[in-house]
Amino acid sequence: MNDLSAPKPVEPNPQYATTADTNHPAVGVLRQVLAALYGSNPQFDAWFHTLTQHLDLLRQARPAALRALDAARIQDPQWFTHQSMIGYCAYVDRFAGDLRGVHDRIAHLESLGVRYLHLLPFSKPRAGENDGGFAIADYDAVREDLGTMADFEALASALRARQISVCFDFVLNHVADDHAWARAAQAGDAKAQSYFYTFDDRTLPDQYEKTVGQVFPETAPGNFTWNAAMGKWVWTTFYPYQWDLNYRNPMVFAEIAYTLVRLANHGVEVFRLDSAPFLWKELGTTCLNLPETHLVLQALRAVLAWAAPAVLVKSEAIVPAAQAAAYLGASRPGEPEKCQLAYHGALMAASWVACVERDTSVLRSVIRDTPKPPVHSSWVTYVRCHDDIVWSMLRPQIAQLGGSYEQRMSAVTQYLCGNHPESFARGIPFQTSGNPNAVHGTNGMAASLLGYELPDGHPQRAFALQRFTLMHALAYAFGGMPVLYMGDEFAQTNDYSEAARAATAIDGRWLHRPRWDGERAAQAARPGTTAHAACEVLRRLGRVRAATPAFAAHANPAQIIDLPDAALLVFARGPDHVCVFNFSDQERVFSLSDVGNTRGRQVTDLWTDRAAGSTHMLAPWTFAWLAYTSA
Ligand code: OTU
Repeated sequence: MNDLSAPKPVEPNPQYATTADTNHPAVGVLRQVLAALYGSNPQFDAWFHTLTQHLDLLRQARPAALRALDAARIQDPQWFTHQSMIGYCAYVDRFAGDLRGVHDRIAHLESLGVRYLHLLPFSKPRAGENDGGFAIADYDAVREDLGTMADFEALASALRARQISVCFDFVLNHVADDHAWARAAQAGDAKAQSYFYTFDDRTLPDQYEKTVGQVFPETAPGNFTWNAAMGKWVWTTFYPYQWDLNYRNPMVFAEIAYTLVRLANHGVEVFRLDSAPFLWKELGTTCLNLPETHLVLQALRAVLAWAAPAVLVKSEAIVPAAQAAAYLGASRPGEPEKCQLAYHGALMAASWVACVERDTSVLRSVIRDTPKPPVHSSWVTYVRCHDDIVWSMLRPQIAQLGGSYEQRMSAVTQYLCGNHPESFARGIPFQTSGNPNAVHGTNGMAASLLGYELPDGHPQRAFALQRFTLMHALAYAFGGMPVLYMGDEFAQTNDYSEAARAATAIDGRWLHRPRWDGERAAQAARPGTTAHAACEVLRRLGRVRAATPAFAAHANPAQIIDLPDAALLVFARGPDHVCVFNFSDQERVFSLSDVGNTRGRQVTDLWTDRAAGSTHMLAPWTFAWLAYTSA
């Protein structure tokens, strides 16, 4: 059994005994952070020496074009917070067939103003079930049918030439059970076993289970899996074939750090750090967001700051706003930096609640609880992604507002799943084991959740485009980099194909992972079609945003303005910009002087490009981006 209280001994590797340039300040930071994690190990100094020697070799191997990028980014560390930054997220195969196919989609991305492309995992996955690529068999190989590392390098540089930064999904919490480390562990290699959390019997697992939650309670209950080959239990937070890495072992940290820099040298500009909150485990805790998890991220950030300084890290922490913010930058001056980017999942989830309830109180509370991102960092905002909408992120808000989380959220999720006579949504519950009152996650494409599946003539069908626009307008104006989800630009609905039906029987999230719909994409060029309307909305949102410096991620964070009308969400972005969103089926009128200073100023709605009078009317499910300028 692993000794969980002490780090494993380390083995310096004499192969890398060269002299490294270790005077860089980031190396000092790295040492400080790693000493906090592993310093009690008597071999720490030797281990750290080997680590930096090896990293230095990788640093020296960095291609010239990427070194040039490093230099440019060091000059402009705020580049990704610019109001023109818009992201797009896609599966390589579903979007474009393979890595080479992505080249043919660049013009489409440009037409949406996209400057950041998050490709879901395309590394060589486990054979068989692989959680949509999130079970990695080999970090250094590309899934065979998608191409090769050379194809990725060519794509990354073609994208860079068009000012699109590629984001690589780095699955660092776990590897697949057929990754070389897990295979060696199963063959009885004790060193390989120490890369994982293994247990001879249920004593410790049972104790951990008392405080650790469940991500897939229905399809992968529990957090431990019996492995007969090893004769041990192994920690598996997600599916049984995804083995959690043991970051208490400094060798694991070193391997992951090397992998990170190797991948960076292929042209990755941003790493999405998948499942970041789960990296460290401690008995008696939820094993989420632990201080040591943050130390691991600070160390990885320092590794990149030294070896590949152009490269950003983005935390995938689907946790409440306050906890998600802790992954950004440095919380205190002088503290080592964490990620430059973090998902604002709570904002996304709360915007769905507002849609259902026609009440923005949860959304307002999330925004109030959102700390200002530290300098040189930014939120990622979004409407939908490849995962379910995770509701637990809103627990603190519902608690603050009073009332039962289960009751309120079960009403919301029932509505989103069409179990309400007036519901416009066609989602499907995730991981609730058929219990209609259980609250976990909700699946569905944005379009299906917003009313696009309703028959023509249904009163709510007429509002689908407005709701689609409203939800995206919030993600575009809040303050962060908005990331679009492939298919949403064409208002693609749920995938009801035979193949999807089979896949959703195993994992419901395949409902909203459709293939690029060529027919819809062609329609998008024809005015009057659904796809064209959605695409045009996103293009225009992007253009207006890009022309409005107040909407940059680093500019004035959204400040809630409380109007008594619960259906209205109002926030200011600095002294001259106010965003108003009408989350209701009725038109709403408000006075401009109630939301901003109108004295001697003219007000224009940047979205409609019309001057506003002293009162402003918002049609159902519409919004205004108001700019106050001196008359
Ligand atoms: C991430 O997600 C990925 O985005 C999922 O696609 C993977 O299945 C998972 O990791 C394992 O690699 O908890 O904070 O509720 O939101 O699994 C990390 C479903 C996660 C996802 C959840 C998630």
